This record gives sequence, structure tokens and C-alpha cells, in this order.
Amino acid sequence: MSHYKSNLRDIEFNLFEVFGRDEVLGTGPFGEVDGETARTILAEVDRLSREDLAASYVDSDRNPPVFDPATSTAPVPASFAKSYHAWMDAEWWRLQLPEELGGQPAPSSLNWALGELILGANAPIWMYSAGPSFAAVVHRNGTARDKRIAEIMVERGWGATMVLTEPDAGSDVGAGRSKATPNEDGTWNIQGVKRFITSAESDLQENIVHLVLARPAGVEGVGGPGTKGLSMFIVPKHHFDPETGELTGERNGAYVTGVEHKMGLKVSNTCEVTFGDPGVGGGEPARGWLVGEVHQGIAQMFQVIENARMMVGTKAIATLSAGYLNALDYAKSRVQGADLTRAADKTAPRVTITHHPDVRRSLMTQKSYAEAMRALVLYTATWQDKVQVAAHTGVRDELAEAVNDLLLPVVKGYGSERSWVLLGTESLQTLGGSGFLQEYPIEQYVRDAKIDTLYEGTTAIQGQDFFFRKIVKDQGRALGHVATEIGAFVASEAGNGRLKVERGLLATALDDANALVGHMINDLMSADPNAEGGDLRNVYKVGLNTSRLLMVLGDVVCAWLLLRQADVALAALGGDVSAKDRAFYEGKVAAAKFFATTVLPKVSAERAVAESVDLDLMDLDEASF
Ligand code: ST9
Ligand code: FAD
Repeated sequence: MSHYKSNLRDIEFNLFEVFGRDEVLGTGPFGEVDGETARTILAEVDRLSREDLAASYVDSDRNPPVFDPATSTAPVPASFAKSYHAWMDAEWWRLQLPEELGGQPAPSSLNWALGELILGANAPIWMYSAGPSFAAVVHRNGTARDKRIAEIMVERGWGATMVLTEPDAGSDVGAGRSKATPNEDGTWNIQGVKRFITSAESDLQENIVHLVLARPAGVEGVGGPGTKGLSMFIVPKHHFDPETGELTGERNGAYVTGVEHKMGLKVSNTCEVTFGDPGVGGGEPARGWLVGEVHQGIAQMFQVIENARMMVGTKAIATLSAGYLNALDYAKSRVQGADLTRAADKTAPRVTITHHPDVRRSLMTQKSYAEAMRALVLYTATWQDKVQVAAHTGVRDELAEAVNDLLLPVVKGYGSERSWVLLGTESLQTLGGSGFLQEYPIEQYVRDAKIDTLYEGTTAIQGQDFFFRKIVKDQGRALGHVATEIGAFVASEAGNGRLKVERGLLATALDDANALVGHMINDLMSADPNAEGGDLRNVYKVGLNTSRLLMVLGDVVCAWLLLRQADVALAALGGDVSAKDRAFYEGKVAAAKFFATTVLPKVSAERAVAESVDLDLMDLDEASF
């Protein structure tokens, strides 16, 4: 048996019983993937993940790739390569691709449900195998030449990378200094050093295509400061015939010059890549093509980033779920201490730790968060389904786009923070000292999940994106829509009397969250120096609350989703159910009630803290820290 414990029952509950995905499966753009097919795929990918993909999880951590500076390579362990090929050979990744690239489009909700399974079993497989998805971005934005390159990437199973970060440009992508100079033949030469680039080297693929952000130099009208001056280039590791895809045998001057030694996620090569340095490799120039022959690098790259942020949140949440299920297994068999009611009796029988109130508190905390955030991922994906359906009919569903945009930083920022913390404080803790050992998978989960709060934009960046871009710039449209949906649930008879208290708690939390948003907007308006009494420094007050708001909104949305689940579960319990389903549905109701009563009251406290924020912290001399 592998380390990975999945929760297919809960995934299917979300997809089919709560979010009604049978309505979209087998229709419109998803004609080839109906509900029955989807269930078959889920079962097969579940098996594949638990067995073939999870099989190399531990070995790849203990025997990570080693960088060889002489050849600029870092081969992955054979066990990992086997898992990787099992996934590629199964071809389920085609469900994420457009038909033009040999795909068989499935709803995003199904793809992220599958994503949870792969990411929970062995996340780097998903990352190394993302070449075809990257190709979809090249195809969507590219010229006829780029579209052909995209086809080749898929046909030949090439890898791909997203190349933004530089030593002095991390969160601040616009500070990037890598430059691009045009050649007479229409190609560009890239020069610069990028760092922390995922999957930039391995022995898994014949070629790797780097999507690089660089600043055009010496070209009038483009290449200005900041992110808007960046363009996106297709820069292959090996040169190839752009018609046939055959490698020409020439090396391009894009060399990996180092692989980082990391806390976790070790099999995923994190590389320094040097472009066009005459002193590196054979000193070749790094030649590439401008994507689409337009200078819209940051907007194009954000098409990749949005998908990757969803991936990171899903990875974190998948890991929390696996951590919880491992902790639960352990707790059911670990015998320690007497039942609290017989604590004084030294001869009382010893019980499994699931009998102890504090262990139950911990297990239910893990269960409720893991299941709430799974629902958050799949709920977000249902909005992506709407975007796909609209696109198929040649229109845009702007509301769906905006709600998806609003929820992405919640999935990524809130999902990764809650998951990483709970994996350490609750899942690992459930195993006592054993949790600290490599004999169990949780210590690796903790190490592997920490990165999720960092890459693809740190939590601070997600909080700012959420408030400034997804709420203020959107003029509250998407937030208003979600808040109205939650409000309608509060006012409904959901639960038929059995969720009344919890709906009340949700109502209070929603009011507090709305008030918190209102407070931050007032602070922002008072920072307008042109307004009467406006003080620009008041924007600091907003910045002191953006991460808090992200966590608060995450808790409110998660509580709502759990209560929606409880409503469905209560209805099912009203009918004939098997003993197994009864336990499942009762667990759903218990998780929702637990979350509502233990998490939601804290929202009021967060509001109070947010409203008390002043400028003292910003006035404090740095020397006093
Ligand atoms: C990384 C990779 O960390 C880690 C793991 C990699 C694993 C890869 C494999 C898996 C991935 C698979 C993907 C496959 C692809 C799938 C395709 C599906 C078909 N939303 O606010 P402004 C844009 S990589 C959308 O002024 P600043 C927008 O164009 C490194 N667009 O920003 C905007 O213009 P406008 C990750 C957005 O102050 C323009 O940017 N690094 C959004 O200039 C400027 O906006 C990071 O994530 C958005 N949310 O720059 C960096 N936001 O406004 C984190 C901005 O006119 N830092 N745009 O529309 C940030 O995000 C910063 O906030 C900043 C600030 C750089 C955007
Ligand atoms: P910094 O930006 O220096 O941030 C340091 C701290 O300051 C953080 O806590 C941050 O939240 C905070 N901070 C910074 N700016 C602000 C601000 N304006 N407001 C509030 N707080 C702020 N990049 C790629 O391009 N491609 C990849 O494939 C890739 N893969 C990665 C894989 C790994 C394992 C790692 C570790 C990184 C990877 N990255 C990749 C880079 C990653 O996206 C960056 O590390 C990340 O965006 C943060 O940048 P930084 O490390 O420079 O931190």
C-alpha cells in the first residue's frame, strides 16, 4: 500500500450531489464525456494515483535528483520516471486540452477533481507533465508558427516551464532585467539569469520549452519599465525543425546552471537558468520567438499563472486531506490512556486515542477544513465550467470569469495557509512522536506543502490581489454575487430546521465580513490625497488587513459550502441509505456544524482586530523591531 489515501467518495459527492455536474457532462463542449464516463475516469485515476503515481513518492524524496554541472542536467530517480510515464501513458491529461491539440475537453470541475488525486499522490508528476497545458496557452495566443510549435509540444511530449523570477525580481516581477534583442530572421536573443524555475531540467523529455518573460531592448515603443514592458518568448532547450519537430542537433543557449537544495518537493527540480551567456555551455545565444508577435507578456503569462495558482491550492488541499486520512488511520489503532471519564481509575482499560476529546477535536478540525476546501476548489471550478460552456457558444460569461477570478486567490492563498498549518499542528500531531519520523508520510507532507504558501505569489500577494484587483477593481461585482448567494442560503429553510443555529452563525459572520470589506474600502478612500482630509498613508491600514481579509472570506465561504453539503446530506438521510452512506452523510452534517460553531465566531474577532488597525506599526522605527 502506498502513502496516499484519497477520498473519492467525497469528490463524487461534491461533483454529483452538491454541484450537479451531470448537468454539464455530456453536453455542449463536453459531448464526449458524459456522467458515466466521468465516474469511470475518476475511478481509474483514483486507482492509478494510489498505486502507480504514489509508488515513487517516498523514494523521490530520499533520493532526489543531483545536479551535474558538467552536463547541466539533473536526472530524476528511476522510480519517479516510472510513475511519470504511467501518468503520461494513461493520457488522461488530454481532458485538459482543446480538440485542436488532440484533446478531449472535459469540464474544469472534473479536471480539478482528477487534479486532486494526482497532486495528492505525487504532485511533481503534474508539474513535469504540464507541457501540453502550456502548449494550450501558446496555441491560444500564438501565430500560425506558434500553433504548430504547440502541436509539436503535445505530439512529442515535451516539457515546459514558466520563467518569470530573477534574483532581484520575485514578487515584483516587473523588476525583471532579462532582455530580448531582435534578430533579422525574426527570432530574438534572450540574455539574463532566471532563478527558481520549476522543471527546467530533467531526463524525462526529449526537449523542454521555456516560456520566458524578458524586456525587449532597442525596439521603439516597447520594453518600458514594470510588468507591462515584458514580453513572452518561446525558448527551447534544443533547436528543432519548426515544421516537423525533429531536433536539429543544435543546443540552444538556455542552460540550467544550478538546482536548489530544498526543504521538500525535492524531485521537482528548481533551477537557475542562464540565457545567452557566452561563458556558459557552448556559449550559444539563447534564441526564441515572440509569442503571437505581440508584446503582451504579463497578460499572456497570467493565463499560465491562473491555472498554476489553482494547481497550487489544489495540491495543498489534497495534501491536507491525505494527512488527515493518515492521521485518522493511526488514531483508530493507537491505544493510549484511559477514557477521560475513568481517568482516576488506574486499572481502567486503555482505549484508542479516538476516544479522547482533544483528539476528536483535532480530527474534526482536519476533516472539516479538508472537506470544506475540497468543496472550495470544486465550487471554483464550476465557475470555470461556465466559462468553458460560454466560450463554446462563442460568447463570454463575464460574471463567471469574475467570480472565478475572485475565488482563485482564496483557493491558492487561504487553501495553502490553512493546509500547511493544519498538516503540522493537527495531522502530524495526531501521531505523537511517531509523526516526526520518516516511517510515516506526514513529515514529508509538511515539508512538501510549505512551498504552496510561497510560489505562484506569496500569501501577502494573494491578499493584495484579492482586495485591490478582485474586489476594488471589480467594483465588488463578483464579491457581491457570492455574498448574495450566501445571504440567500442564510435566509432559506436549508436543513429543514436542523441547521438553524449554524445558519445564524453564518449570517453573523457574513455581516462581519461585509463590514470588514466596507471598513477597508473606507480606509482606501481616506487615502486619496485629493479628497478632503485624505492622507495617502492610510493605504498602509489597508495593507495591514489584506491577508486577514483573505482568511476571513475563506472561512465564510468554506462554512457556507459545508452547510450546503449538510443540507444535501440531511435530505439523503431522510431516505433509504446504506450503513456506509449513513456514516458518510452523518459525517458531513457533523463537519458542517463543527466548522460553523468553532470557526465562524472567530470572524467577529477578526473584524474587531481589523477595525482597530492604526498607523502605529508603520510609524515604528525599524530599529525598534
Ligand atoms: C511560480 C511557479 O512560482 C511555481 C510552480 C510551477 C509549476 C508549473 C507547472 C504547473 C503549471 C501548469 C500551468 C499550465 C498552463 C495552463 C493553461 C490552461 C489553458 N489575474 O496589478 P498590476 C496582469 S511562477 C490576471 O499593475 P504589477 C494583468 O495583465 C512565478 N492578470 O501588477 C495586469 O494588467 P491590467 C510566479 C493579472 O504591480 C498586469 O498583470 N510569480 C493579475 O505590475 C499588471 O498588473 C508570481 O506569481 C491577476 N490576478 O505587478 C508573482 N494580476 O491591470 C507574484 C496582474 O491592465 N506577484 N495581472 O489587467 C504578483 O502577482 C504581483 O502582484 C504582480 C505585480 C507581479 C502582478
Ligand atoms: P520576495 O518577493 O523577496 O518576498 C519576500 C517576503 O516579502 C515574502 O514574505 C513576501 O510575501 C513579502 N513581500 C514581497 N513583496 C511584498 C509586497 N509588495 N507587499 C507585501 N509583502 C511583500 N518562479 C518562476 O518564475 N517559475 C517557476 O517555475 C518557479 N518555481 C518555483 C519553485 C520553488 C520551489 C520556489 C521556492 C520558487 C519558485 N518560483 C518560480 C519563484 C516564486 O514564485 C517566488 O519565490 C515567489 O514569487 C516569491 O518571490 P521571492 O522568493 O523573491 O520572495
